[in-house]
Amino acid sequence: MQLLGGFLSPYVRRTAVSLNLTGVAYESVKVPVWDDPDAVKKHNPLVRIPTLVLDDGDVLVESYAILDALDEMAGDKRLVPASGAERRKVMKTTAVGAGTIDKTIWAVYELRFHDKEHVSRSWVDHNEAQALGGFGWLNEQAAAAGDGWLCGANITQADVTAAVAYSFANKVRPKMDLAAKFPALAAHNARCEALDAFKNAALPS
Ligand SMILES: N[C@@H](CCC(=O)N[C@@H](CS)C(=O)NCC(=O)O)C(=O)O
Repeated sequence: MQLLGGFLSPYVRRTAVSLNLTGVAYESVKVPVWDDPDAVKKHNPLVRIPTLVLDDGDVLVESYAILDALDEMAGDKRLVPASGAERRKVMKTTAVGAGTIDKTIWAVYELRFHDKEHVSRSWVDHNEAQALGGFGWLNEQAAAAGDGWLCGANITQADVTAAVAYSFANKVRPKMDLAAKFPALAAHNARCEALDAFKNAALPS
């Protein structure tokens, strides 16, 4: 299968890390979605990355739907528990992580796609405040987990998405000063980024 999209995209990166953790083989095809939208459009009507092209030609779009299908393929290596309270906790924590990604990106897009005089500072601040709210809550979960994973004994999608969100925000909005504000989450991030699954889908420098 082919994973379309570069690892600067946190949605692509959480998918790649999940593929690495579950041991599902894939080829990374780093199509530049902004510069070559047609390369994505022929597979995905939304022209968004990640897009996962399966070996049988079927195509999966949107990271949450791709990750859901991946869990089905992964069997006992799945990253979201199949049911019950454990599943709810992982889903909620993952949702907060994904929400911080959305909010960080919306702030970045506002700054990127408007001339300086047309940037809405209040919209940037609004989105960053929501991202910081999410990171604050994740920091509490990381502090409660100590040296462990966010949702129990094993690494889950909650850890993947939280760590990818943190690394991305740290890179694109260093002014958010995450390490100083959220030390437990910073330590959790360092543990995740030290794993081969993360290193093999490294954030571009
Ligand atoms: N909800 C989507 C978000 C995907 C997304 O926004 N990807 C960005 C890259 S980070 C993209 O493809 N942007 C191109 C565009 O919107 O034109 C997901 O979870 O996969």
